[in-house]
Amino acid sequence: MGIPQRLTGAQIIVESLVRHGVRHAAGIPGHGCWTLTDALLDRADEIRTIQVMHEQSAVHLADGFYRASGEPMLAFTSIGPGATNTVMGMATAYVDSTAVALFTGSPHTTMRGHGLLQELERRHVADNPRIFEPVTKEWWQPSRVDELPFVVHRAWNAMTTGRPGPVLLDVPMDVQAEAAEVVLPDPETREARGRVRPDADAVERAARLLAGAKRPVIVAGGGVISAEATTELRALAERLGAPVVTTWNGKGAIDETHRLAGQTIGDTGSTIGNALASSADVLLSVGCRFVDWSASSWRKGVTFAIPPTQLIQLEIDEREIGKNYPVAVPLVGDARAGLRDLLDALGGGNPATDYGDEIERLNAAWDEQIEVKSGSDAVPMTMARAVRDVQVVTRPDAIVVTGAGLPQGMVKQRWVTRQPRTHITSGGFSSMGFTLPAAIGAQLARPDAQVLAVCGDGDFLQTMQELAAAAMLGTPVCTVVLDNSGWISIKGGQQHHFGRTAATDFLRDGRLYSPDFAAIGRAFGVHTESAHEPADVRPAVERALASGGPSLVHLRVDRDLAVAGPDKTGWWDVPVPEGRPVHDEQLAGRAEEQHR
Ligand SMILES: Cc1ncc(C[n+]2csc(CCOP(=O)(O)OP(=O)(O)O)c2C)c(N)n1
Repeated sequence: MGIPQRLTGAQIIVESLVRHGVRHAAGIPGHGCWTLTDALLDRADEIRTIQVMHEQSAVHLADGFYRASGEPMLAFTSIGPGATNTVMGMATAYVDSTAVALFTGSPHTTMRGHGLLQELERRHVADNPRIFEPVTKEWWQPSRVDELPFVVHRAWNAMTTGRPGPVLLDVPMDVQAEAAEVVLPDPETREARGRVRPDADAVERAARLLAGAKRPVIVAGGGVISAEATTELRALAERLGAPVVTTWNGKGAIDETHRLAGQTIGDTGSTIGNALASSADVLLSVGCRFVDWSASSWRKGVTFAIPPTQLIQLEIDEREIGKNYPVAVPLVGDARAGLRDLLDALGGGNPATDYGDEIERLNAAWDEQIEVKSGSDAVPMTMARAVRDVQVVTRPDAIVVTGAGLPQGMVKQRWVTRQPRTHITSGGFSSMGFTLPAAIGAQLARPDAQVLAVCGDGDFLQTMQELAAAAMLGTPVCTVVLDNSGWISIKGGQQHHFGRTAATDFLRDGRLYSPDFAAIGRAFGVHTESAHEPADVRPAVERALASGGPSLVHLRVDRDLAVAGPDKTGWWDVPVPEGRPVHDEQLAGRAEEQHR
């Protein structure tokens, strides 16, 4: 047993965070969390308090920190508007299964329901947390200060075990301020150590199926990366001679220059990924959900054909098993433990596959295809060329962060990811505004890494105020704004599906409009570069990275829909009214979808 201490509620939280190894807390103070920020001041040697300019960014920052390091940190807000500002950040973290601890201030327990400043109370007293119900793994609203040691270790357990997810601590102001004699638990005695192993019989069956497969393919999702299972994944791929294809969040599960890398899958995936995954005889999926975007809206034969492909699904969350495709062998368990078990069950031996040089040929054809846009010297430059040239001057372990729109798909399709946790994207929620704050979080987690926030003008304009956070922190994040004067991914979809476009160009007096991004960078006091021709991109990014501080590189890119975005390689089903160009094609494709 530890020694009893007299601590306020906020001190209990802060001391517990220190014990859990938390080193950063990001947010905006207000009267709803005064006691917390005051308690953080006493432990400033252990936990650095970081100011952001919008609470959504605090959560994205913590999310980016977790994705880059596997370690959670704290996001905090005051009561009311500060708290509700975080909902989208929490949704992003929840959909992508990342661990974020959010603290929000809540009305005094003695005044709940009386209409306190910034209280939501017309349907239920102190009702803020119910807004968060669909976007948190678990939430607490303690009523007594002596509950808090328990609440914090429960929150840590919920957030980091099994399928990770964000948690909410909504702490009444009086509970933060009151003191009690408490014993803080040693986290070691409360954390769920160890990894869940799949059923041994199922592992044997899966291994037999894989050993006899002629065209095995491994689909790696974000679960491979969060479970730190990339070494085992590569070993299994090599043992089987099986190519590895990746989802959005799975990018980084295998070095994309490895001979067995089958690249990305889905609508803006690669031709190689879709060709391999759709022609597999046995598919092993690891930590992936088979969402529409990576499964081409489940249209048979585009990304997957299950059946006849037999699916072995290794997944920590049993709820995901069999959700989108029938399963030949379910493996409920941790990705690393499950892959190790499969390796053991397979034993030594050589691959029995008959791929020959097929993977090499598919890769070569894909390289040739993407070269058309990525190698273009045209001015205005293609976004593909810009992304390639940004990467050329970065180190192989540089972290790239994306949020939404064409840059997100372009980076998925064309950035060559070499290591886990170096491709960070809001894959499941595709959140505009994620990129810059998440990149600041990633940079805090990996101070020595080059971190590039690659965003569209629309994405950047949602959270560009965080250049102030980067400037104050001195984090050397390099923000690359790919400026095409509009929400051009949406425009492209409108043109394709509807034959005309609406409300997607940025116009002023009928002429294309972009704010002066270089002036914005300078106004925030960060190193700023502008480049509008392909030849100028590399030197601009080099100078920005060499500046040693936060920087902004403004790149003007082509908005012609024929070349603006990533190549369409799969299928995506969005409802289109009768009479529109692709209506009949949509109906025909829909008839082949398998989501029942
Ligand atoms: C918060 C949010 N609002 C709306 C959307 C829908 N949406 C997806 S991409 C996109 C446009 C992105 O524009 P930009 O960042 O400029 O990139 P572009 O596609 O123009 O290159 C929009 C509006 C979204 N994903 N997130």
